[in-house]
Amino acid sequence: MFIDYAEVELQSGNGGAGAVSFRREKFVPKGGPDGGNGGMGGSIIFCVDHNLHTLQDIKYKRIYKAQNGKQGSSNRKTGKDGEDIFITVPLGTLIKSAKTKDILADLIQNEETYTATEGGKGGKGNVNFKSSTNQTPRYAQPGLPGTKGVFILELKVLADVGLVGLPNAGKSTLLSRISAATPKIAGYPFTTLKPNLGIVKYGEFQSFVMADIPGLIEGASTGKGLGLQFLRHIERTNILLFLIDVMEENPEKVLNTLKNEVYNFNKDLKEKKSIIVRTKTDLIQLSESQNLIWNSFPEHYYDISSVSGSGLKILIKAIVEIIHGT
Ligand SMILES: Nc1nc2c(ncn2[C@@H]2O[C@H](COP(=O)(O)OP(=O)(O)OP(=O)(O)O)[C@@H](O)[C@H]2O)c(=O)[nH]1
Ligand SMILES: [Mg+2]
Repeated sequence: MFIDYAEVELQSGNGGAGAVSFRREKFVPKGGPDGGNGGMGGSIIFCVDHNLHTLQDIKYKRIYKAQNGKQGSSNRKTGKDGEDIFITVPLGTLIKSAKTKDILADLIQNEETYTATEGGKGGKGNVNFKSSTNQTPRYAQPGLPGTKGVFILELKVLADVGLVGLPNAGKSTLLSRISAATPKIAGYPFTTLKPNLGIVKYGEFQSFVMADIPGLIEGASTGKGLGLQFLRHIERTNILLFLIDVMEENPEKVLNTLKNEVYNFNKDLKEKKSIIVRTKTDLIQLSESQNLIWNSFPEHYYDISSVSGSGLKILIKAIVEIIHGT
């Protein structure tokens, strides 16, 4: 399941109270103050783990409460801090305040953290309040309370590569062929209803993430079909792949439609690198007239067949070269 939204309630720990205490030693009738400080309450911290790809684990645990700090004690001993809670989230998680809907953090680097609710500070023990006028302070500070809040987590898929194409162009089939993802595939439009992610492995240990989104149709950027709500998933990919079915009667028009919809949605996407891919080339023998149409196609494209496997390695190589900037 692809979960891209979760809401959590967080409560950080209270600070521990400072201690009021006096030294007791043999032959020292009036020892000075020695009450230590309270410990700090535990904080709740979001932390990116690039191995995660959904907010699923978080969905099932809605309330998190961090430990309180312990009280200070005699002998200037500071109380133990409450333990922090780290909530791991996938790359590309946006953290918003549920109340104001303001974006508080946009976590886009592995191991990046955001402290959502900080633990309360511990109170100072009476050892801190000794002065020339007050040798025996009989008070200490209480700890400060922790904070509470409701947060919305939103995952904008951080895929390296986004697949863009009309319904039926062969997007899901390509993803299933070059990654372990198992998206639904069928010969009718709008088979894909939600984005699918797949990890494409290459070389010995390297990989990139590919996002398959529902097909776009003309008007998608203004809300037609299914495309619009998912276009945001490709907003942050490095590369867009425009997939065009080899059997299209007017592939140039199809490319223009796809580009229009994507760039209408967000004009900054124009700056992204893109690759044009002609799909289903195993069907090409069926129609020679199709070749004539493609001869006048204005841009360079890669040929693939997800059925025969031809062209897939070359396409992956081209993608990797762009990712590594070579
Ligand atoms: N012959 C042939 N058929 C293909 C190839 N790739 C996909 N198909 C077929 O084309 C149809 C559509 O494939 P999908 O991968 O579901 O297309 P899609 O672009 O994901 O479609 P939506 O999810 O509706 O946007 C299916 O019947 C596939 O079997 C190919 O390389 N060769
Ligand atoms: Mg699909």
